[in-house]
Amino acid sequence: MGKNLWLRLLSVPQVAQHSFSPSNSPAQENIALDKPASQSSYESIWWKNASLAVDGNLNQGARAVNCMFTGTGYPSTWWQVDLGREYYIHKLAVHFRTSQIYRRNGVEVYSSVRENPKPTGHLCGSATRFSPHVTWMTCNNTARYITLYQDTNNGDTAMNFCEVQVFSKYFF
Ligand SMILES: [Ca+2]
Repeated sequence: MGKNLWLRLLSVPQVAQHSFSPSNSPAQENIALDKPASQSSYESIWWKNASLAVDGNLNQGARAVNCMFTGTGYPSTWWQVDLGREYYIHKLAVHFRTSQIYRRNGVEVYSSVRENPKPTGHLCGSATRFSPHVTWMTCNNTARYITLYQDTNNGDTAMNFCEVQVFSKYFF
């Protein structure tokens, strides 16, 4: 392999992102996996359940078969996962769909001890159209519910992401 090819491989941005990704250590358990999830709306011709964002499949591909999707005709949308009990939430990762990137712009992520699909609770972070395909946020807050909320009109307010991973312990 030539030197120039190696340099190109090393310059791929995903290399840095993947070094941040959790692996199989028990201390890095994703506490959102297979937990009950709900969302505000659905697109009738493009039905994608809320549970697809906690199914453990991180595929962010074009047809979004492992991704949730809310309806497009609403002033705001939300998605929420119930962790079952309160945890100290350290970090979370939102795996956005790699197409329709504009839809990640304005997505806000909240942690809360009470079920409330509104922009309330503790703001862990928000995304812009420049946020990476896997966007990490730090909560450092005790919560039972994680809510993603969107009322920024990017042509519509629909949210379309493929997985939300939540980690309660420090692992960096
Ligand atoms: Ca998924």
